[in-house]
Amino acid sequence: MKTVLQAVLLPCLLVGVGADWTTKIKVVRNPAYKLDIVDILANETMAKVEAYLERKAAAGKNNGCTLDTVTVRREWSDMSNAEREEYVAAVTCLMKRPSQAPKSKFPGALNRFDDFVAYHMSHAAELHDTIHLFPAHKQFVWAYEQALRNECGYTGYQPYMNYDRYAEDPIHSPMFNGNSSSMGGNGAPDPNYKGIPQGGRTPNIIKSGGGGGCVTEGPFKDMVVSLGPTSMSPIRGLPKNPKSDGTGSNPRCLRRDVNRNAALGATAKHAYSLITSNSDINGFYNQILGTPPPKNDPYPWGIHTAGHYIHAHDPGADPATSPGDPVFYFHHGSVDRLWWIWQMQDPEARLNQVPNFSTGGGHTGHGRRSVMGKRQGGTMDPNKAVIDLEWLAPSIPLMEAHDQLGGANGQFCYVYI
Ligand SMILES: *[C@@H]1O[C@H](CO)[C@@H](O)[C@H](O)[C@H]1NC(C)=O
Ligand SMILES: *[C@@H]1O[C@H](CO)[C@@H](O)[C@H](O)[C@H]1NC(C)=O
Ligand SMILES: *[C@@H]1O[C@H](CO)[C@@H](O)[C@H](O)[C@H]1NC(C)=O
Ligand SMILES: [Cu+2]
Repeated sequence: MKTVLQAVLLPCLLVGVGADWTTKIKVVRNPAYKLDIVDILANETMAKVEAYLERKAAAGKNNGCTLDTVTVRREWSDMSNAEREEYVAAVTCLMKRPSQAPKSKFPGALNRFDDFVAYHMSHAAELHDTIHLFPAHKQFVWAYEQALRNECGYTGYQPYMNYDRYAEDPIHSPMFNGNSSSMGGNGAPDPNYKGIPQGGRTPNIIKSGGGGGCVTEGPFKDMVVSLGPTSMSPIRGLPKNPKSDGTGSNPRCLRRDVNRNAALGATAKHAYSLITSNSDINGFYNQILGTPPPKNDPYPWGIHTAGHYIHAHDPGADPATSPGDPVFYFHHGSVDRLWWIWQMQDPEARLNQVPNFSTGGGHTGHGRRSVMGKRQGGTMDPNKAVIDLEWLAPSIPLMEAHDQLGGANGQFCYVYI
């Protein structure tokens, strides 16, 4: 039987313990980087995350997802060099495993890594329509993380890239310095590479950062890029794919322009404004895509565009085959993180908000024209929509991918720290 003292103290202690998420989730920070304003906001948001999970658990709706079971996606620099190398090894392993995509449709899919590119290029319109952009990429990155773990023995989770850490000097950053624990180096200088045109913005080009040629340093210097380019690529003069839709085999090097001009459009200032100045998903959606372009900003790309072109260009700049540069998953992990932090400011109101309006005419973020869905999906009933990644993952209802803390029967259960 409880004593009076226990009856009074126990609930207090339980609440006290429950309110400190840091006893359940290991926080690892690289001391070389000061927390930026978004990191601090995210840290403060964890109390809301905890309260949200407790309410869901109390209602029996958490599908087993609790702070004790969540997995943790970490920022690249917060991982140890050994962890980074383990990740890199898993990615190169995926590039050696046999493809499972339909061979007749994708003769250019040479391995399991390419299967993700094959899916993305052949479903670009659905993946990027207004209602799918965030949730479908959540499922896509999750499926990739699963493949790394289940098919290549990776024991960690998908890292993300906090652009702010690297924006001033991306070439010498832990992401791109070209050493064994980086995601590979910059491309060799290519004077013909001018940058990425940005029709409708001022300036109207993300100027070359000085690279543009083949990556010559680091884990992906010998990587074979095969699928693409497609007609969506903003870059001219690349080796032509034998099939007009880009699905044929076109072995070539990985080309990059690790680009500060792009990165400076995705700093913490941009991300903080994105999260705190939009209470409606439509505003968030438009701002992350940079539509309409922000005024009085020398880097008016929108974070989604900026993040893609940090590591443009072949295949990174082609909206259809962009997952063919492994850095894609860091970027879309980061987009997913920002969406999640935004949702968790007010989960009751924001979790299930679906964009249904776009001032910019849709997903213009990738390049020179509005190629991806002019508000496609805006009239589709999100409650009836699904995300079907075919050879990559089982199909799930779209709205289940709005909740990374228990969605899809608990398939999603992760936080970004
Ligand atoms: C992060 O949150 C924890 C728990 O609320 C708190 O103890 C810690 O001081 C915070 N850290 C920063 C850097 O704000
Ligand atoms: C690679 O770069 C990272 C980040 O700058 C550094 O911590 C690490 O020691 C470097 N590794 C080697 C082998 O030089
Ligand atoms: C669009 O979304 C907003 C915010 O979620 C909602 O208030 C509004 O009713 C929606 N409009 C339509 C036409 O569905
Ligand atoms: Cu995409």
